[in-house]
Amino acid sequence: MKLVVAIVHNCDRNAVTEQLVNAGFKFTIIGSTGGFLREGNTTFLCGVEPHEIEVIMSVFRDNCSSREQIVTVSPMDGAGGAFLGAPIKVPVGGAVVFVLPVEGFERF
Ligand code: 2BA
Repeated sequence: MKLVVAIVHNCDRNAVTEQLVNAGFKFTIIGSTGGFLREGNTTFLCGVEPHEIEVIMSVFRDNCSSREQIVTVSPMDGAGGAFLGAPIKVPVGGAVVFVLPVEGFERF
């Protein structure tokens, strides 16, 4: 078994949820916060069989779009005073997906 950990933009949360349910996946949704933008995003935890990896990847690929967000950097962010107050564009997502090996799985 593999554990898929996927961080997605909140805008894509409902579409991803619907598609995962339709495809028969079992999963947990966690409200999370991006460390850089410090805005809410959504983390999906999905236990899947290895042969299901490509299907679940296609759900994230097809339903999570990349966006650009404007962020104003302050010296407290550690980016240097030269950019004080200067808005910069950062690309966000579509989805950031990790696939982890699972040593054990039980349901009691
Ligand atoms: P945030 O940490 O809020 O990051 C939002 C976007 O800001 C990132 O998009 C990236 O384009 C940019 N960014 C992040 N850290 C940066 C830095 N130190 N300097 C300059 N730009 C930076 P994504 O890469 O698509 O990431 C979207 C969200 O996925 C992240 O939100 C974070 O919650 C999560 N994430 C991304 N990479 C991760 C990783 N290696 N480990 C854990 N979570 C990760």
